[in-house]
Amino acid sequence: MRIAVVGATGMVGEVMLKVLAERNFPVTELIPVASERSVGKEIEYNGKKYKVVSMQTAVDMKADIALFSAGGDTSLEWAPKFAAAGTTVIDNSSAWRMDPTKKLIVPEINAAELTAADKIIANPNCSTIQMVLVLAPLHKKYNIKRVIVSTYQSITGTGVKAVQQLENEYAGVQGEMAYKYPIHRNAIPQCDSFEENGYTKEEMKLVRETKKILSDNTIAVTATAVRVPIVGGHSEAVNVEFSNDFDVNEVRNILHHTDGVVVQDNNDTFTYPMPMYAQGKDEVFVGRIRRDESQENTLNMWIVADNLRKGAATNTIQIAEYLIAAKLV
Ligand code: A2P
Ligand code: 11C
Repeated sequence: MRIAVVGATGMVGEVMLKVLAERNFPVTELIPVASERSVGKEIEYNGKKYKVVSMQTAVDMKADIALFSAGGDTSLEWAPKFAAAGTTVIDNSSAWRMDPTKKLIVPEINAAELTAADKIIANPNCSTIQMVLVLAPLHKKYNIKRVIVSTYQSITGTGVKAVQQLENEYAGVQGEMAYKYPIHRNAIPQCDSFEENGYTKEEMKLVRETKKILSDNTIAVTATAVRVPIVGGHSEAVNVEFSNDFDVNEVRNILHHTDGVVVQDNNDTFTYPMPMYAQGKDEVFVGRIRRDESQENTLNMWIVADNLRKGAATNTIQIAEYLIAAKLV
């Protein structure tokens, strides 16, 4: 497969290169792509050096698959050009996710929706992916009525600039700010910009993308998304109300048998997921599984994943692996 990585110099792009190599993805030619300012720059893949090319050069090279992580505007402009050249685009940005003509895919849940006609495929938002992977099997079994989610999101979700801001604050150095406020010793209740309804875009992604991925518009979701000075992954406190009652041990057992999910849940041994330990891993970790005693048929959970891995690079590459296995590219 001839693979273009668009945004190869960015935070997610770098992890994509790492994950492609780790999984022995069948790359016959790697085409790293970034903005004009990075053209000619060398990046490393599997021990070899490659030169970054421009977007137009990459379109003309007609790769089989392009993995995009270069922001929404870049994707809106360029994904259709790659697609017109015959390249299948898997896009990490929010540009196409809610477009009714595009599929929004978490492979373990809905890869079977994909066909060879899908030339631009959307990868969901990181905080959505880790939540729906856990919710999907529970929805099937108990039918979800409503989800209340509060997030504790890693600064790596904002990109290189945010990591730099935290490092500058640790070192007591003045520098460019990725956020409106200091993030060291802080929690900022704003991820992404605000929408007219008073929620942030990040919060509304959790609402809208969950319904689309689970193919169920009746699921009510409400979210509060918070940025915390953490690099390893996003954490989420998730409260789920079902139509049907459940047994907590059965819930654990269902999740234990869910692909891509690891249950870490033992109070006696103080076992629960934490971003420090999720970092660098491809799985979604779930723990603190307990009944909400304030309301019928309601469950509380704590879900953690590396937002750059399953939340972004790994999920994108799993979609590409599915396309190859199903002979859709
Ligand atoms: P560049 O390094 O040339 O700016 P992050 O979100 O971690 O900051 O990374 C963003 C990625 O998207 C980088 O690889 C960046 O390339 C790339 N990028 C940003 N703007 C464009 C653009 N207009 N065209 C192509 N790539 C872009
Ligand atoms: C964050 N979820 O952590 C974001 C990053 O829609 O793909 C990715 C934004 C997106 O802020």
